[in-house]
Amino acid sequence: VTLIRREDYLAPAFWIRSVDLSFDLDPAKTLVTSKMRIERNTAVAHGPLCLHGEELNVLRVLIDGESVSFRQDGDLLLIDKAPDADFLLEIRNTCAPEKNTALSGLYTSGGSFFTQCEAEGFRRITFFLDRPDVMAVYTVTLRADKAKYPVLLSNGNLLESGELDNGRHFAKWHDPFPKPSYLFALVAGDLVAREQKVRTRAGRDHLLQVFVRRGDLEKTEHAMNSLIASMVWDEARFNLPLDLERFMVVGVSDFNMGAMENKGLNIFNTSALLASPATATDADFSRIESIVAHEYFHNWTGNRVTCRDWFQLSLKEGLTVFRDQEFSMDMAATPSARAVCRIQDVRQLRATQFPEDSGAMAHPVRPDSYAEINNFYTATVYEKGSEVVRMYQTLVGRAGFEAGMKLYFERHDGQAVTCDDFAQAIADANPGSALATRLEAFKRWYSQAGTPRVRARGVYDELARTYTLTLAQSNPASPGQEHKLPQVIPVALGLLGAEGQALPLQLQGETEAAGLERVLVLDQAEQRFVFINVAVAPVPSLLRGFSAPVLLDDGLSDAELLVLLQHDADAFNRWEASQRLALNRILAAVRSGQALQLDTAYLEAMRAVLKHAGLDAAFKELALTLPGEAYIAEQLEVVDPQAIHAAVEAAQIQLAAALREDWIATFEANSHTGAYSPDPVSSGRRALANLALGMLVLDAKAQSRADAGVWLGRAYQRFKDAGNMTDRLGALAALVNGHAELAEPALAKFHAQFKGDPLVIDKWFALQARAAEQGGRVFAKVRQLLQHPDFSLKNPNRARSLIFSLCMFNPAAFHRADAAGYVFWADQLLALDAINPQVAGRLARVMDRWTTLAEPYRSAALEAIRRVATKPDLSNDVREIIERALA
Ligand code: DPP
Ligand code: ZN
Repeated sequence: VTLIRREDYLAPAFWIRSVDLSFDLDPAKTLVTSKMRIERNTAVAHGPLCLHGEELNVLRVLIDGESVSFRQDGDLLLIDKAPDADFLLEIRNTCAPEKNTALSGLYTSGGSFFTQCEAEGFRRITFFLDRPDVMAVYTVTLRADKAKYPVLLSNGNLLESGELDNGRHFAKWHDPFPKPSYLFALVAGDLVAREQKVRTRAGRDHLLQVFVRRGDLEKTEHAMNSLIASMVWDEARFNLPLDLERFMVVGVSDFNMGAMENKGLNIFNTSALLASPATATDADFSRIESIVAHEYFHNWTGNRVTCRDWFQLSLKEGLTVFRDQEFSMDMAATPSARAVCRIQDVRQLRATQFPEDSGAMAHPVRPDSYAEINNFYTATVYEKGSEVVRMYQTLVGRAGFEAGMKLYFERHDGQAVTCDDFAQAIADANPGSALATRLEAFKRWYSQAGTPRVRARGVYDELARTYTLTLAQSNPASPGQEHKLPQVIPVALGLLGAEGQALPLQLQGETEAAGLERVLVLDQAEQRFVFINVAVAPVPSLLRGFSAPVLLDDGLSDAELLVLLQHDADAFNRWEASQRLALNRILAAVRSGQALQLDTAYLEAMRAVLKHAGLDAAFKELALTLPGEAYIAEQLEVVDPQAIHAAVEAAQIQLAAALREDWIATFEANSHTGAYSPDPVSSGRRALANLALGMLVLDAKAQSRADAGVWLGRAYQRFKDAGNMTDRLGALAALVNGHAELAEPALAKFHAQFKGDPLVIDKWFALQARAAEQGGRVFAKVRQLLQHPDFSLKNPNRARSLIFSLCMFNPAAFHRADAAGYVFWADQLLALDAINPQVAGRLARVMDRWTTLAEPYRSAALEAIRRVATKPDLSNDVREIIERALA
């Protein structure tokens, strides 16, 4: 594959200032006419005008009305004799939307037209300088059959619409804001809209619309409410109002990503948009709220200020993830619900980004090179990028960060800029801050890949009443990065006495204590911090709220972790202590090869959490849930997925048995939440009830208890009678994960009940593919489901629900001693690559960490990867991932 390098960036030789597009929409052959006002970029040497275009059929090319000679070279169209003065370039071409299974560019789904242009889809619609630093004002005319496509949408404001001959009609749209081509969108189809008029704090009126297929209208209320809440929040927190008269959101069921922030016309995967209590879970409701917010927030962080080039992707994505995470926390309202949000975000980071950062695809938040940019919409760019933005806020404070954002928009509104520009704005708005004085070192977060490790050791001197904390950092080599420099790591901390009391924090050289919590800045390979006037030997609570995306080795004993679990004022670290206690035990069992045996101290601590009157249900559920198998694997040099699974399974069975009475009490206390509302308190109770039910079913099966039938029967009953999808799916999961005999009839009933709702059928596939493996039954079931009439590789959601669920989220079912999981992976990957390279590129990532696998998995994985590599016509997407895996 050919690599594109960040250091090779050159400004474009031409600017496109405005574009007038017209579409004659036809599924088989759509005619596109593009009229572009172009001028030379005088700052760049003369050269041909070189436009991108992929899978297009060019009909004519005119400059200022005269035909002009051009060449085509691969996916480029070159005009050697472009004028020096400004000119009008007119190109006419066709494309074939219904043949477009890659879902990039213009395509059809369910008989309607949709577009997806980020990152490089616009060039599959018409010829253009398809790069984010070329920003143009768009006017778009859509023409189509009126009966089939009554709704015609594009970015911005509607200028006019009307009838044409032959049953056709048209609509003309104008977007006043110059934008890069990746933000262009059009939609044409038989859709209906939920509408809402709103007036912002600034006193302007806007029309909000959510467009979906006819039957789905009642599932759009939550999305609309989320959109309004996002508007209110962005104005209140960052003073950023909506800038268009109209803001439209459209749902589509064939979509590569979650959603897309096209200017004024967001397009959403229906899975990230539609919700009703009967068909969506609490997790869906909360995901929809955060994705609606995310895309809305992009209007400022992404659209008004965009990226100069795709290496800067985290400029908009890291920042916008940070903003949607902050929004969700603010919506959660109570301190405890905020902590739950934070815990969930960190769990996600550890499950996806940490493995990425230590595998074949490890890359910095601002990558240095890529073959296919679609492969870099990653957990590193998004989630680690968000952690980097969070560290700015931690270093300059919340008000300082808001001042930095203000300066960022003052300087760069309407521009395409870089991560350096963002860093500079935050630093310049906070002169003398811990950030500004270390800016160059801080920016290593953008250039160095890998998860830094922080080692912390404290020594208490009873006589001197001092506590000396030594912090050391290191960052192992990543592909192409042998040696790394120290990073700037904010370490939020508190010190606790043995009874849990918070101790005042006074560093050597300070005249008085400064509160009970503070942020130390680690910016050297090793640093010592001496606390004075420390009355008793403290237990350190480090990295509170997960103040930096690092792996922390604090060497704390079980006794110290138990103090934190009981008393830490920081809810995140209380949860972290629960996870560490579990992790230590699971790792010890995996490392020693001995069967896991949970001790009384751990079990009693967990019982205390479960029975605690002052803790929220949501927190209890998170604390009682064992660490994920991917995160456990990250702690090991050699990974045996079956050994990890066996240890986790044993821990679960023992936790289920030892706490049985408490699980029963917990289930009884939380299993009735009344009329459905997705608020944090009732969703926390549902999550805890589902965990308890899962434990009780597992226990009934594992211990062959005399009254086993009681809990199996209750789970089935709850499944049948549930008043909402969260309860129903939770009970179904309990039966399926427990391999109960009632699982099959329940699955059949579920399918029959929801067969008309694709999003629910996705859940049906995913639940079975993610089920706890037992003797290869799950894998065998997945193979069978491939033949199910409802299965299709062409719909990304469906492919993800079955194939990705198994290969990515079910290590014990996937990593098999007989290599059948890897053969399955290679087969499905090759089939998918012929349909949709972007989605296939994601599936290829499953093998990122093959080198750490124990035998026989390692050799078998290598064989499967090599088999894929020998395929001559792989997409660029898959080729890049496979080559990196083999490098
Ligand atoms: N649509 C994707 C997102 O919002 C890419 N921009 O993150
Ligand atoms: Zn985004």
